[in-house]
Amino acid sequence: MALPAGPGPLLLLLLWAALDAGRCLESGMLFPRESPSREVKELSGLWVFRADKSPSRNQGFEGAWYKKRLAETGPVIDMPVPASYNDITQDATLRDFIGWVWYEREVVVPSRWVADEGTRVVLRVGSAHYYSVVWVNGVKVTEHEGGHLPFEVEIGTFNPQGPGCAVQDHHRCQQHSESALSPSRSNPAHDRPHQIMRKMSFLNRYPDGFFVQNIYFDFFNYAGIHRPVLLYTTPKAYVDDITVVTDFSDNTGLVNYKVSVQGTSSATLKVTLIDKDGHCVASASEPSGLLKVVDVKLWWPYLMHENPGYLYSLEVRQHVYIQVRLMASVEGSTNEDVYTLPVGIRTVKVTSTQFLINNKPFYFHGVNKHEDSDIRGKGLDWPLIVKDFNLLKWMGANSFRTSHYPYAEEILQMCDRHGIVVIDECPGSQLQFENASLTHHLVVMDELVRRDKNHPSVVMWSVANEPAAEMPPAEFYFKTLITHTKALDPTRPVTFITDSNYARDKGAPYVDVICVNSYFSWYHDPGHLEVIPIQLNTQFENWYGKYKKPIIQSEYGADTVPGLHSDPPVMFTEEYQNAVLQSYHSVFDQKRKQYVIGELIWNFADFMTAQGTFRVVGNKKGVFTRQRQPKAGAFILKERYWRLANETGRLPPWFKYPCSF
Ligand code: BDP
Repeated sequence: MALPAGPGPLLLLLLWAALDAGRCLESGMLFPRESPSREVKELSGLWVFRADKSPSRNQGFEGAWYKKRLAETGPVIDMPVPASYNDITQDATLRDFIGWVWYEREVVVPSRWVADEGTRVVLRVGSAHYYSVVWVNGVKVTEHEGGHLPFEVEIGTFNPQGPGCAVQDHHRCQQHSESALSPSRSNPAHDRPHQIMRKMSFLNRYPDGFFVQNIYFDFFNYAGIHRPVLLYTTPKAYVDDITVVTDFSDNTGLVNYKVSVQGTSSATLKVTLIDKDGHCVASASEPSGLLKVVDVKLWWPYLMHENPGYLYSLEVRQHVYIQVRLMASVEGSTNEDVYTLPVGIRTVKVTSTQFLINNKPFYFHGVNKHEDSDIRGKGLDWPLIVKDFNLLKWMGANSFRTSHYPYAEEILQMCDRHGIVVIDECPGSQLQFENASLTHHLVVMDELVRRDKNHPSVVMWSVANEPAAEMPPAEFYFKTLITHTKALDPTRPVTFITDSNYARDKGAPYVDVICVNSYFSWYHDPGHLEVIPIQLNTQFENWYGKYKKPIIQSEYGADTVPGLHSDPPVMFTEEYQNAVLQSYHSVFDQKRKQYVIGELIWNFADFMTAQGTFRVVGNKKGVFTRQRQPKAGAFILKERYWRLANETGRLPPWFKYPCSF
């Protein structure tokens, strides 16, 4: 690659070196898209389902259920995909089930996919929580550990019987541990949902075989196939991965790209950048290079520009000339693969007091969310996604953090198009930072960066939420994890979310932005609203004073039962939530002129948790209910966020007042 002039492209050269060096995953994870050379078949809908409720939870493996139709092994039920299985039936034992569940789906595969030797057929699972094993026609094709991120496998060669191939997806939702008789937090892998405690029935306290799962995070551990399962095709020689890094200089946009191809060593490429009107604005024919865009339209966040979320399309066409020997003659044909990637051109930088997007100060006024709703749990649901985006835009939110795990790619695509800025969080909430989990944590970061590196909306990586950092390896763990993430992607800042001075001191030296959660007048000094100004001010001064890095208030809030009122305010009433928000806001207003660069309410909406004495049918810190109706706090935020947006002075007049969405 020729060395282009200017600082941006030089940075990129380093990125690719770093990508090559730092990356352990062998293939790309491009989102499956239809194109003239690719077909997609979605397997959403009703699947056949059976939970293995045997005492050992192992009957399915022992009886080789994958060798027959699931209905032949015992009683089965209908199960929608995508959805968590927990809230679909009236059965409390399925809601709280720990162990293996089996999903099965019979698929009619188009005969041309089977007949055409030049076609690859790939099975892709958007997310299945927590551990998955997949068989096709009784043959095991892959396994994957961890929810929230996709995995895929080429299945063409496992399809000898042609059309009518049966796909069984069998996944276990949680780690089953035979030996865990006593509590211990030595989880062998990152995000492995903790440990099963088998409780003895001595003293007549527990029934025979009783066991529970201990989790340390504050959301219901929904399980099942949470995101779409797809079959898609590519030619045998195909575009496997694309990496883009963007920059601009004056009016010229710079798109550094790298394409990797599999299945051939002799492909010719045509790379074309196309604007929204369908005009080609730049092109190239090398596997990596720099595209220059005259009069560039930058990607801007929502409320920072009258035309936010501008996306170009990067079309990659790959041709291979194939020779086929037919009896005495030799014939040739062209194999073409086409993949189109949406590209937003923007930059992100951090100074000691500011977060800059396209060199302009960006203040995060947004929310923390969960993938969570009635009945479908964590299952991807388009009506819910669109409703949530309408609510975000209604309240003037310009950003959210994917607390506490990566959200569906479909959601990030909405963020790209609407200009909603994202802090992308790795699964890993309330983890014990021990060496035992580090290896898997690094792999999960690899998977996350591989999946989300090209989204313009993703402006920062969060490697963990509120890790327990008391153990000696914590500092080594932080350093390794953050250094690894920066090597994977030197173009985005990295943070972790903390609520303790101890964890901050172990991790803050390595991060670009400090993110702090605090619940003054709630978990600390409950009921005493008057402590908020002094405690919040002290928090900010101490943390900035020590590290001189910009700070985001990454969580604050109060549980609020909708319709509960009290004046003067009492905890759990709508008035109390309002008062907490307003007290925090007055401190933010002083500090945002200095080094506070954002505020993210906990939480956008009420969400389900495990049952416990601290939770009344879930966590109620939402400013919307779980059904997405506003509490009084939503109107406080709406007033504030629109005021903050209008202060930037960059909005056109018609944006000055909240529009209806
Ligand atoms: C924070 C956690 C979040 C919890 C929240 C709360 O990061 O997961 O839901 O507390 O207790 O510390 O509401």
